[in-house]
Amino acid sequence: NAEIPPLSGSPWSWRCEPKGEGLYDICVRILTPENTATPALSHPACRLTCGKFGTLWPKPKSVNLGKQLSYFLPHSISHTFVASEEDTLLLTEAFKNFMKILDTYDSEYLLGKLTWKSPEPIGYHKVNINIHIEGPSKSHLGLDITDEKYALVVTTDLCSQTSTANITAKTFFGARHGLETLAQLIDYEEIEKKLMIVNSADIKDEPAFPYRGLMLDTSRNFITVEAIKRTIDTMSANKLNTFHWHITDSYTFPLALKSLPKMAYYGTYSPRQVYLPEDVKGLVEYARVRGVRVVPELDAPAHVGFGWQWGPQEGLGNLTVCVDQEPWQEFCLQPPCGQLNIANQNIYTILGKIYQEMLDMFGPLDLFHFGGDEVNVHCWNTTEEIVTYMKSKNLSLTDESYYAQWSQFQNRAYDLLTEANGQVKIPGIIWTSHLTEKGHTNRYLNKEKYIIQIWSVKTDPLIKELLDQKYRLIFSNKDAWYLDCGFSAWVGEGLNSCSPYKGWQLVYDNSPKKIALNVSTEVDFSLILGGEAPLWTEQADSLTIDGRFWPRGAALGERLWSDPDHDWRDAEYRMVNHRQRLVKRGVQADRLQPEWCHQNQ
Ligand code: CP6
Repeated sequence: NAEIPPLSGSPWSWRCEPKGEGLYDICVRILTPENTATPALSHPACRLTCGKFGTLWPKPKSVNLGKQLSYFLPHSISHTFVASEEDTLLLTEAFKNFMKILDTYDSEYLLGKLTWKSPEPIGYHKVNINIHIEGPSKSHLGLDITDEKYALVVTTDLCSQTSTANITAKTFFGARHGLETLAQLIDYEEIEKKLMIVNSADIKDEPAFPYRGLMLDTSRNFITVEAIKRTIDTMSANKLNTFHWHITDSYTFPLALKSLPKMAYYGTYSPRQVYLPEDVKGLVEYARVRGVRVVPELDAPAHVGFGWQWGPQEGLGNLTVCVDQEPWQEFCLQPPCGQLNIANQNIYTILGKIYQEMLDMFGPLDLFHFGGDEVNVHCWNTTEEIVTYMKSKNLSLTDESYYAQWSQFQNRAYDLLTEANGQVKIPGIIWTSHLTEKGHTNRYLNKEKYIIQIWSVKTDPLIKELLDQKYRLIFSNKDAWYLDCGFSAWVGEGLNSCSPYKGWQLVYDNSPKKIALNVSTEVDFSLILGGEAPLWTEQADSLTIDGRFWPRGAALGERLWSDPDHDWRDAEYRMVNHRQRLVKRGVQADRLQPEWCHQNQ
């Protein structure tokens, strides 16, 4: 059991007990002299070392934690890096972020920095952090090639009063995860204002899935660069590694393009609600040093509208059709909708330019999202120009005939991206749609080119079909992982997609592996790349995304990193404490329970 120091100058003391055969010990705050238990958070010593996992989140693959702790001051941390030149630069940034986390615990240490000089004051330890990257430098994430594994060993020499943390990894990305885990072996004792680190730990850790994402829609409502950065910070705290940026949709096109300035001119809510190339480049680099890849989406051929209005005045004809037209209910699932005009070949020249600029801003990319969702063939089939075009090519006006056109659109889009990428092929991601329905997928989508992101419910038989046909998959089941409160579903589903609200428990228990095993007995698990929780922003903006994403995104993080066999109940204690950790780091994460419960679970 942890030795709990008495809390001087306070009427409180602590009683810590192991909770029987249970998973964790519990500390109760005692009010003397009445000895009345009152509501309180767990003592920080307990937060760090109680139970097998302390409050580590996501849960590492293998953990051995000692029960002893040491006090230390942030300015007596020293560090060494053994890594390539490029990895050393990345580590330097990651280490700065690690130190910033300690800052958030204690503003008084800054005072300490000025008054305490070496040697450390009695009772405080020196801390050494050594990071060793053993593999060849790999400075960008890639689906098959990036090794995110790490080992973290903490030891303490009581004679020299020194604690040492050694992190070893094959890549920067693994090492960065190790640093994040180390940050969670440090906590702050609020009353005596002391930072503490565990004296011993032996951790070996690696992710269950290579693709662990959040998606943010910046078209329904504009999201500030600052709010996106905050999201990426919190992703990295949860070992999520993919930020899927649904940048454009029918509503706005908030991306400034040098070669096509009219897209943003017509396509933003206001001149300030736009991402400049510098903003994008800055975000991509910000994400990289936090172990996160950015996957941009240009949704097409549906979900386009505002931003594309300038075709006629430039003599290029109508680029889109059905935008903001009545009855939009028939055309698509929400206003203003809109689809690209497949009768107009100029759309391909424009797409090529957009892809080129996106690659310049976001690249190098290892994945690109083509959207491809919710095309309604009735929109095309009720547009005179398109009907005439189909007839001129001797094409029938059946749904299948339009699906074939749509599939050709996807192939051309893929080729345009490849061309813009100097003929280097990267996998495209595409949402499930009519093209991925039974009997369609093999005909319409090449499995080498496309990874399929499933957003249908977890019982959808489609999941088995796609697995049987050997498509690579990303799971985003809307009945568990859609984090939005969107009215997009009013028309399509007769339901608001956040009613009933999806709690972190539902997010946690949604297991891609179990879903696959439920629909199929012989599953090739390597096809399941991972999962992603989308946040559509009809009813969210920069002020509210924190509460939508967190702590539910943390539940997703543990599902995809650790893929535990147990359900949310075994994670609740750590989750409640992890939520507090996120709040301390400045995240407006949603509250999970009354404070009273902290000592009673
Ligand atoms: N926007 C885009 C949306 C949705 C999709 N694509 C959506 C559909 C149904 C629900 C929620 C969101 N708003 N571009 C589907 C992938 Cl319930």
